[in-house]
Amino acid sequence: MRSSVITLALAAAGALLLAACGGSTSPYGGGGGGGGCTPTSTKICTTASLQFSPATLSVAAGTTVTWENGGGGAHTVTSATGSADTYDMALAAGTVSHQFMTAGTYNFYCKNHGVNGTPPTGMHGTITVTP
Ligand SMILES: [Cu+2]
Repeated sequence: MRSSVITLALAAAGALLLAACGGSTSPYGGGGGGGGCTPTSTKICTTASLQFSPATLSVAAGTTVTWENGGGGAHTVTSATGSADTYDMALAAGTVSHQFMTAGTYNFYCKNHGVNGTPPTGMHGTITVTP
């Protein structure tokens, strides 16, 4: 009986700690679902499970896409081999962005949690730019 009370108390404390660090700029924020970062039609979040969410995004040419650190520690947003646009942006916290001017398919990955390639693997994603 006593041990179950302690377990409940620990669970409650853990929930409070999770709630306290839900800020979008915290490298420890979020719990699988993206924490303080909510994806939009032009924004991709990183997650605590080391993924980009969503992993695929379709935008019109000329759109600026933003990536926000929603958890999982420090990331990068890096163009994969063969991508028509090249960029390599550190995303330890906050946001980074890139404007896609030309229609096409743009693979990107995180240098910390993914592997470059055609296509990349691990923590990666694809931007489809439509005319
Ligand atoms: Cu990463």
